[in-house]
Amino acid sequence: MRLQEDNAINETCAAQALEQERVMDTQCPFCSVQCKKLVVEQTGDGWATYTAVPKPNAASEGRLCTKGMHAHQHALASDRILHPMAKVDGEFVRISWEEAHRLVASKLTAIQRTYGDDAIGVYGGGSLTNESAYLLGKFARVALRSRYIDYNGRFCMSAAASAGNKAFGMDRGLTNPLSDIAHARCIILAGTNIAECQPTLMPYFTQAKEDGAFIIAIDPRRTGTTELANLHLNVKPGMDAALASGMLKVIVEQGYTDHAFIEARTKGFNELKEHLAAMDLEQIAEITGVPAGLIRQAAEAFGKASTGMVFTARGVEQQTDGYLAVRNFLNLALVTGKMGREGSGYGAITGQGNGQGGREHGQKADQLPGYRSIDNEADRAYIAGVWGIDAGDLPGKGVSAYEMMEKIHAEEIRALFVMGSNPVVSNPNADFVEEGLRKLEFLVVSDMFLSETARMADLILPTTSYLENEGTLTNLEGRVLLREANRPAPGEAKHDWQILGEVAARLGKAAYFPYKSAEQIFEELRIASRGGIADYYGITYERLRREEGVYWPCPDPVRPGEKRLFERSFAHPDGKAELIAVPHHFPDEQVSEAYPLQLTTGRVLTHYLTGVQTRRSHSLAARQFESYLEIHPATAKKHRIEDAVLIRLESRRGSIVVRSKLTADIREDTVFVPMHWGGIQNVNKVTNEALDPTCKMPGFKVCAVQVRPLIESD
Ligand SMILES: Nc1nc2c(c(=O)[nH]1)N[C@H]1C(S)=C(S)[C@@H](COP(=O)(O)OP(=O)(O)OC[C@H]3O[C@@H](n4cnc5c(=O)[nH]c(N)nc54)[C@H](O)[C@@H]3O)O[C@H]1N2
Ligand SMILES: Nc1nc2c(c(=O)[nH]1)N[C@H]1C(S)=C(S)[C@@H](COP(=O)(O)OP(=O)(O)OC[C@H]3O[C@@H](n4cnc5c(=O)[nH]c(N)nc54)[C@H](O)[C@@H]3O)O[C@H]1N2
Ligand code: SF4
Ligand SMILES: [Mo]
Repeated sequence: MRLQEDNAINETCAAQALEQERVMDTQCPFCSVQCKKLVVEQTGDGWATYTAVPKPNAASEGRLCTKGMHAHQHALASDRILHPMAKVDGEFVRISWEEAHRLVASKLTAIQRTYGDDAIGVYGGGSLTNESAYLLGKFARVALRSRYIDYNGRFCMSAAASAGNKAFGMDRGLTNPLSDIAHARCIILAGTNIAECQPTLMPYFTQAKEDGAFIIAIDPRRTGTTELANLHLNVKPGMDAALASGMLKVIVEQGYTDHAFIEARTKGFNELKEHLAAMDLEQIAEITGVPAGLIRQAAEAFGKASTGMVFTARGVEQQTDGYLAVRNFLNLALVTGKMGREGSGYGAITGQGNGQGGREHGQKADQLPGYRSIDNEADRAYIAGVWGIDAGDLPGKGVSAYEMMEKIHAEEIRALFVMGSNPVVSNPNADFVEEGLRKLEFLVVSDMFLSETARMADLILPTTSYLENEGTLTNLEGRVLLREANRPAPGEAKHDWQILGEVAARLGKAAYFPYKSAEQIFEELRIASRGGIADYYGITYERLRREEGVYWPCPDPVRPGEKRLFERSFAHPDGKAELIAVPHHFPDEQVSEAYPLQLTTGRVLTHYLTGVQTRRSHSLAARQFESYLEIHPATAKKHRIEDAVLIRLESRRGSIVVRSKLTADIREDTVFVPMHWGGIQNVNKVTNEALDPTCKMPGFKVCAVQVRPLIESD
């Protein structure tokens, strides 16, 4: 009897608890895997708790990493910006949206009247949904009529994107679905730290290894990813292109090439072969720091394998020869015929949540939606038609992200509209960038938080987080996913696309921005991308809900998108892929007596990019609350640096203070600092602004530095 009563009480409590439970069906806002998850909200008398639960889906297969587990914490943080703010006498004051609109319209109009349309720059980001990214491009070209728009993906995706476009005629992060990894007999992981940066993908690689795949990792550091490899090539920073040449030389000379594939599906092999014949493997070993025996071993493993995949990420790409370095890894896949088959293909591991979609629909200086070119007359005419404007009124090509900062410094650009980026922390040569931003007559930032850049703004427009904003994002496989909204916007925050529409209306362009929902924008994007390389025409919200993701290109609403690219031909008009001879290249800045070490930069597991979001998550911030410098014990000894002491790291451009971390996981000639902190720990105060001449990627991964203890002991 008593037991029954207890049960009855328990059931009543459970029912009450259930009534007070709300499940948000969403996906992680951080990296390019875009793991689906549920955030369970439980509320009681004045309290609320939140728990993230992984949700099964094709990419993550129901896994979630620690960042995804805690991503609701920043969205729910108490310091979200809840209303527009204007800077008055150096202090932010709360204003209404009406005042914000009036201010932005009057400032932008006045600046354009005085200096011309191109005096305004627009700076976007790869966290924006496809809808907002598309609209930002339209906003710059139609509402502002400015040529100057670019985005943070320039620092992320541009080397691999330009290499894919030139070699294959098309750029999509992975040419194959993730499920192909298990079928690869040999895998090259070049400059990618999947263990920390896309942790939920690791089981694909462990599975492949268990099934007998040989894994080669190329990284100047020992990481969770290199630990998985059968062979770790501990390359000198910036020397990947030469290393790939060494592997190619062995492959060609030992006859591991696929002649039928080369003949039928590629161009340029003879030039490449001649170029490799003139190279010397011992010299390559010398300049890359990788012994010739290991280069041979890697080449043999990849050359002999029946299937194989090559992956690159920012270690190879964020270099002043990033474009050519990636091309050389594409050469490896092509000469061995490892493309367009199950278990054979290439992948640039994209970075941000919408790193892929963000690079397709017009945020880039030279690009129109659907991966169309702003320089191409037919592309211009098509997009002008979709937008209802005269093609002659479409501005021309602008400049890359860092070059925009140079134009700001030179006072050619007088106002900047930032949406979804923290450029003062993420650009190289950050002191110069900050100095430039201070010269602006008007800086507008749309963000959820007072980022380092937002703090410098004249006007802050509060935006919504991933829990509130509906839209599509495209993951690293080229799979378009719909993220539903789950909460109302907090305070007076608005979605990015609403902000853009309302500002455009104040600039007299309401007719071009009539949207009432994200879906309406997506409907226009479908048409704008139709017939382009990144064709989304066949994708609808209804389909995304039903099918849980659709690959692009998808020109047809009733047919599946293309999972695996280049099975029969490449995207160039003649169907062939292009091989290229890649000369040795040395990093722009060499070590010297004054700056004897090479600095490379990157990421840690628990933080995301400039840390604006993850530093606001108490669970994540607690795990790594300050930056640090990885240094080899032998090098540390030479520079009289002990473990866990504050040190000054200095380059020709600037200096920072970070704590030392002695570890034999790094080369003796190299030090490493993560990128997730601002202010005195902002590693980009030190990095080099030199750009790759083709894709304008900065060489974030190598510069020359000196280190010394902050407090010198005698
Ligand atoms: N935890 C976490 N995950 C993230 C992000 C994050 O900030 N934090 N950011 C997301 C984004 S936007 C991106 S772009 C991706 C980045 O993903 P990754 O590119 O994998 O990350 P990084 O740490 O920048 O660099 C990868 C590796 O390159 C190595 N490396 C440095 N210099 C060289 C070199 O000269 N040659 C070679 N071969 N390797 C080198 C570094 O030691 C590092 O281990 O991660 C995404 N995922
Ligand atoms: N030294 C060094 N520097 C690097 C790199 C490196 O490896 N080394 N990596 C580079 C790479 S790969 C990248 S991707 C860049 C990234 O550099 P940033 O673009 O500066 O990175 P985030 O920290 O993501 O900045 C995003 C800002 O937008 C806000 N935000 C997030 N979501 C939204 C949204 O939906 N709408 C709006 N309006 N705002 C939003 C966030 O709060 C944050 O303030 O950094 C680059 N810089
Ligand atoms: S950070 Fe990336 S791997 Fe981790 S949960 Fe989010 S999307 Fe998945
Ligand atoms: Mo990135």
